[in-house]
Amino acid sequence: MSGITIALSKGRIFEETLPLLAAAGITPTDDPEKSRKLIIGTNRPDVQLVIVRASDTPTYVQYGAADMGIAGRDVLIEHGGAGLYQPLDLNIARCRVCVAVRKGFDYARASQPGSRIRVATKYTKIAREHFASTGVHVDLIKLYGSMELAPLVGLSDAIVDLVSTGNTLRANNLEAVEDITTISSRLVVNQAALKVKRALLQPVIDAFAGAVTP
Ligand code: PRT
Ligand code: MG
Repeated sequence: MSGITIALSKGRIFEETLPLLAAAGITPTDDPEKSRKLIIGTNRPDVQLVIVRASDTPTYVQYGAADMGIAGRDVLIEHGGAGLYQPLDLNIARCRVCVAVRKGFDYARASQPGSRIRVATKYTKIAREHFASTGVHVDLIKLYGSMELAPLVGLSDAIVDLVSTGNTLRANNLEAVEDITTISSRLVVNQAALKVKRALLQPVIDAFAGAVTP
């Protein structure tokens, strides 16, 4: 495409990106929650949106299938960031990455340096680096969702997961026992596209920068 392609996931990132797109003069012509279309047009003939899984956004941008995209820092850490220029923290879709356990589980005892615990998570890189830094030996169990279930059925002692309101933990009799890092979403741009299509991309980057709420 001679115009630009922006990769977004539906749900919170799409919704929180709408005001930023508006600031760049971009209005989508379909709602991804209602439409089954994966390629969505906009009011601008030179701008299209592609709807991808949140964890796939960096991959589409890395390979240039999308020129830019918006992805959580959680996803970017796990991806590694190769080939991506990350000019802006957009301060949207904020949350934190936590260690959580069943209420009443003696985490202080289980996490003493040198001890060994079983941790279920989608965020294996974040978890591995965290427990390496605290000196806890960890058996990581990779999951793709619903991490909250794992400690309840004895799959793991702990989980590493995103928490925003804490309602999901509370509803499942779990509690956060350690904060690992805070997360927000970032604009990612394909490095080659930025050179070739700078005339189209830079104004969008600048408009997003001007619309970020601190
Ligand atoms: O849903 P899907 O499996 O397709 O992918 P995803 O869950 O990675 O995508 P999506 O769209 O749900 O999240 C996209 C991005 O939003 C994530 O990569 C984060 O950067 C960011 N974000 C912000 C969150 C949350 N807040 C959040 N609370 N992503 C997920 N959650 C989940 C969390 O995993 C937990 O299950 O919501 C639940 C907890 O929420 P509270 O409010 O009950 O604490
Ligand atoms: Mg989700």
